[in-house]
Amino acid sequence: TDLHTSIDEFQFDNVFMNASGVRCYTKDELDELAESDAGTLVTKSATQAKRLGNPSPRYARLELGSINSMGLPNEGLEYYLDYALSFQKAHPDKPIFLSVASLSMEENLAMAHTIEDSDFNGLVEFNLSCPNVPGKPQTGYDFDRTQEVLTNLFSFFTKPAGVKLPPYFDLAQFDQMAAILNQFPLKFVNSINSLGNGLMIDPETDTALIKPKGGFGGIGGAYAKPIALANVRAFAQRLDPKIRLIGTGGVTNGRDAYDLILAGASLVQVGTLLQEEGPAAFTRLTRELRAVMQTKGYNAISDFKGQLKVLS
Ligand code: RRO
Repeated sequence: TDLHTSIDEFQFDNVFMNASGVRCYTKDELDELAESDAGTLVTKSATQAKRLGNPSPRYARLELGSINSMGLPNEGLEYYLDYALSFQKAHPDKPIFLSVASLSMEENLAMAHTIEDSDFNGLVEFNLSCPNVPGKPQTGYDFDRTQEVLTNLFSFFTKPAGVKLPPYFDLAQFDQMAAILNQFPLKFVNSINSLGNGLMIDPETDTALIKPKGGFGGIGGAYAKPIALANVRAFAQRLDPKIRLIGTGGVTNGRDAYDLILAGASLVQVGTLLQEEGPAAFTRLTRELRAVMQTKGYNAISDFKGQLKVLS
């Protein structure tokens, strides 16, 4: 069985990769991902300048996933762009993703100009969905703002790019967002970022589990799976077929990945599980996805991608 997949002209040997933010903060962590069974990797969402992020504890493991309010800690765009430029020389057959998140329109455009003017030849993921920076609403929940950001961006940006979206919960939101995204030359849409602003309480101490924002944080892991599936499916039904889907959310085994692919995903990102199990998670997921495909008689991702059946 072959787990090969592609986005536009970019080819990947395996559908699995990390979700941005997880084990991709330092060059050592990125190297570990590169040496794992993952098909490729994405860097921690970068801002122009290095950021320390929110106070700790800012991540907690939960029974069915995780809660985080990291607050966009990162080494700054230059660090990740530098890594990506070296990586693309060393691994010409493994296109890398560079994730960018910004705190303002000016910063977003300035970073895009830096990338545009560089020799970067991979894919750029514009993160429109960070839920954890105090006072900064998630761009993806403001449709006019999203339209404005993408209009300004694609007035000059020509490198292959996509967007990372927050989860939506109403079909009208999918209609509106897809109508916006279809106006732009996006190579991919990545759904979903964490379920923003959840809250979990320690029963021993009646205290919120994490410190930032009074305990509010993005929820990932198994809690997110049905929402991720619905978001991938809803966008697959609405986006120009040239725009590929990346499915992120709730992958704990090979069947979860199979389900995201059935819903329409071309690549599958792993967040909470990767945080908890480390890069060996990719070895297990790869084996389990192959086993599901073999049981179904499929040899390739294209045999079942988007082939979800519904009751008539
Ligand atoms: O750094 C974070 O707090 C963070 C980001 Br930028 C994001 O996009 N999603 C998330 O769950 N955490």
